[in-house]
Amino acid sequence: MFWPLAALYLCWIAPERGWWFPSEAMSPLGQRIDDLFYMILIVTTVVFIGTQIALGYVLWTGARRTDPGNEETTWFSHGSHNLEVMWTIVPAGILLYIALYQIDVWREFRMRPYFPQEQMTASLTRMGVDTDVPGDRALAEVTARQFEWRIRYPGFDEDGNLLPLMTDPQPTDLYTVNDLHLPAGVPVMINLLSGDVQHSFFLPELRVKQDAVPGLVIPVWFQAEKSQTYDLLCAELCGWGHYKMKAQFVAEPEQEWLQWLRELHELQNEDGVEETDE
Ligand SMILES: [Cu+2]
Repeated sequence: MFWPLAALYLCWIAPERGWWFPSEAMSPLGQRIDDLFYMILIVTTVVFIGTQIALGYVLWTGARRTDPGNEETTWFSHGSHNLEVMWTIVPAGILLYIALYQIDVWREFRMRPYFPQEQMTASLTRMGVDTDVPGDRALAEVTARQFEWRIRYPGFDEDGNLLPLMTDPQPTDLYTVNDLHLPAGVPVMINLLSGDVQHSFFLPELRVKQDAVPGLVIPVWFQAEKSQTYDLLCAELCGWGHYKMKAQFVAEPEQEWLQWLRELHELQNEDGVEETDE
C-alpha cells in the first residue's frame, strides 16, 4: 500500500512544486504542449489508481479463499474473455482520443503550411529584409555535429541591409558556434541539419525538441516569450562527447538582434590591417 500511496501523493504535488517540467513553458505553443502532458498525467493517474484497487481486490479475495473450512487451498483463474475485450477496447479508445486531441498542436508545430508564415514575414520586413525574394523565412541554419552546434546567419549587403538566408552558404554569411541568437516575442524559424550522426535540437524551456537527421533540412519554428538566455541541448545520445553539446539560445528584441548581427559582421570582416588614407 505504501508505494501506490507515495506515487499518488507525488503525482499530486509534483506539478505545483515544479518537479514535473524544467520550468514553466516560455513559449505559447509550449504551454499547449504542457496542457497535453497534464491531460495524459490525469489519464495515467486515474488508470493507476484503478489498477491498484483491482489488484488489491484480487489479492484480498484470493487470500480469503484459504479461510479455515474452505476445501480449496488455491484459487485458479483461467482468464475472462469479457475482461480481455474490455481492457483491449478501453486503452485503444483512450489512445485514439489522445491522438485526435493533440492533432492541432502537432499540426502547428510540425506541418509547414500551418507555420505562422505571415508573422515571420512581417518580422523580417520590420528588420529591413527584402521579403519579395522567394524561399523560406529561416533566420539561421543550425548544423549539429559531433559535438557542437554550428550556426550560420545571413549577413548584410553593401548598403547595410540584412539579407535573407540562402540555402547555400554565401560569402556574406555570419557564423557562430554554440551561440544561437534570435529575436524574442515573434515566431522565428531555423533550418536544422546534421553534419554527421543523428542529434536532437532541444530547447527545454520552450518545449522544442526536433531530431537533426543526416541528409535532411528540417524547418523548426518557435517563439521565445521573454528576452533572456535559454538552454540549448542535444537530446540524442550522439557519441562520447554528447554531454558537450550544451549551448545557449539568446532571445532578444528584433533591433538588438540586428545590432548583434552587425557586431558579428564587424568582427568577422576585421582583417587587423589599419586603414590608411593613401
Ligand atoms: Cu548531439
